[in-house]
Amino acid sequence: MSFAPFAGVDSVSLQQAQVVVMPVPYGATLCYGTGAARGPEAIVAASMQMEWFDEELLWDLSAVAIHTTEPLEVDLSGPEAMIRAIQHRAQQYGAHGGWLIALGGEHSITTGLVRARQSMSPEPFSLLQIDAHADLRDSYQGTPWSHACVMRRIFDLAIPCVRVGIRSLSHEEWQFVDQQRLHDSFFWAHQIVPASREGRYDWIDRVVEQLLPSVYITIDLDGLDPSVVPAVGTPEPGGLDYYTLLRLLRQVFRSRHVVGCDITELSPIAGQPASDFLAAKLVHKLMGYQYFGVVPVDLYERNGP
Ligand SMILES: [Mn+2]
Repeated sequence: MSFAPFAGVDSVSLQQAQVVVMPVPYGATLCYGTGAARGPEAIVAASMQMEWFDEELLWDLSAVAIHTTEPLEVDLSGPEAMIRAIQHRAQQYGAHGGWLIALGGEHSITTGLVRARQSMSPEPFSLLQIDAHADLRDSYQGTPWSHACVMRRIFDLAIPCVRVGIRSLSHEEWQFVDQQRLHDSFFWAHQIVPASREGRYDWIDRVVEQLLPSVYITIDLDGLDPSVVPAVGTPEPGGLDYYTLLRLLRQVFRSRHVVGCDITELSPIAGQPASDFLAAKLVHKLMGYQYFGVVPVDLYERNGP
C-alpha cells in the first residue's frame, strides 16, 4: 500500500524535509480497510483536492518542504507491538529533524508517538489533548493499549496534560480524575462550548497558561462537534466548532513551541467526504501556524471569528 504525497506536493527526501507527514492506518480491528484504519488514505485523498494557498496566513503549501512517508504497516502480533512499532518509526523519522505530523488511525497511536518524542529529547513537554473522551481507562476490552486508555498510558509517562472538549467518561475514570486531582487539566465541553458561542474565550488563555514551553498536540477529531466532523468512530454531541479549534491552536502556536502533532480517529463515510476535507485542511493549518506564524491576535479580537 502506498499513498500519493500529502496534497500532491512533490515529496522531498526525509533529510531535506521540514515537515514529515506519517500515515498510520491502524484501527482496533487490526486489519486495513475498516474504520479508523482508512483515515490516513482519506485525508491524503482529500488533500489532493485542497487549495495550496491559505487565505488566512497568505502562504502556499509549496513553500514548505514536505516528506510523506510510506503508511506504517500494521503489526499483527498485537496492540503493544504496534505501539512499539509506531514509536520506533517516529524516532527514525524524527532523527532527521523534520516536524512530525502523524495521521491516524485510532487514538492509541499517540502513545507510541509521544514515547518517541520523550526518547528523542530530554526537554519536558506538555500534551494538549483535543477530544470528546477522557480516554483514562486503565484497560479496555482486555488491553491497556486501547484507544480508550491512551491518556492513561500518557499519564503513566508523567507528561502533564491539558484536556479540551471532554464530554464523555466513565464513573471509574471520574474517580481517577478525582483521586489524582486532575480537575484543573479539564476544559469540559459543557463549559467552553457555550462560552465560546457567547464570544467568551478566556478559557483559551487558561489552557495556554497551563502548558509548558514545549507542547505536543493530539487532535482526536471527535473533539469537534459531530455536525462538523460526522466521520468518527464514537461521535459525541456538543463539541467544538472549527473556528474555535483554530482560535485555540493559533494561541498555542503563538506562545509555545509545538514539538509534534497527530490527528486521529477519522473513520471515513463513503460519499460524505466533508470530514476528510476538514482533517486535510487542519493538517494544512497546523503547518501554516508552525512555519508562517499566526495573524496577530488583535486582528481577530476586532474582526472575529
Ligand atoms: Mn475520542
